[in-house]
Amino acid sequence: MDRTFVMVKPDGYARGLVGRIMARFEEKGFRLVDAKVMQLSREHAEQHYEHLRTKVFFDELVDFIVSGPIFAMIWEGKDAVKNARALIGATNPSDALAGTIRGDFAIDVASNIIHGSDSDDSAEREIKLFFH
Ligand code: RTP
Repeated sequence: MDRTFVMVKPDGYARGLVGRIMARFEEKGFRLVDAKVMQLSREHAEQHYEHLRTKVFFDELVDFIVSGPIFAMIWEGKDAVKNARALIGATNPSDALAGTIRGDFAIDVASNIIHGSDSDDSAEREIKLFFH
């Protein structure tokens, strides 16, 4: 069965959205494999966002992701990466459709409340980074 990594970012955690977000994954048909609250170190955050190191917003992104607790999850289900990204919605909440998590709960790309792996390779890498 396919697995994906999903993280509620510090803004989503601080706003008390973890329960509602988990409910959406369960309603969709995903099965929860593992989950935990974590405070990321700078080093961990930089490793997670390694592919964005050259972007102008990289430092701001790392500052944000270490600014408070995150909630890390592994979800299992058919086409897990694709189905999770469909639930999550477009990266920029301005483009995210109503009914998606970002469409319903976020308004700004810099604080878009949730992350989901974008490929099977990323899912494997991120599950290792957060859960092993
Ligand atoms: P994520 O990794 O968080 O699921 O997001 P994504 O694949 O949809 O987008 P990605 O390109 O990997 O970007 C990672 C996160 O960087 C933030 N971002 N900020 N200030 C900006 O212009 C900007 N652009 C992207 C977003 O929070 C995005 O989720």
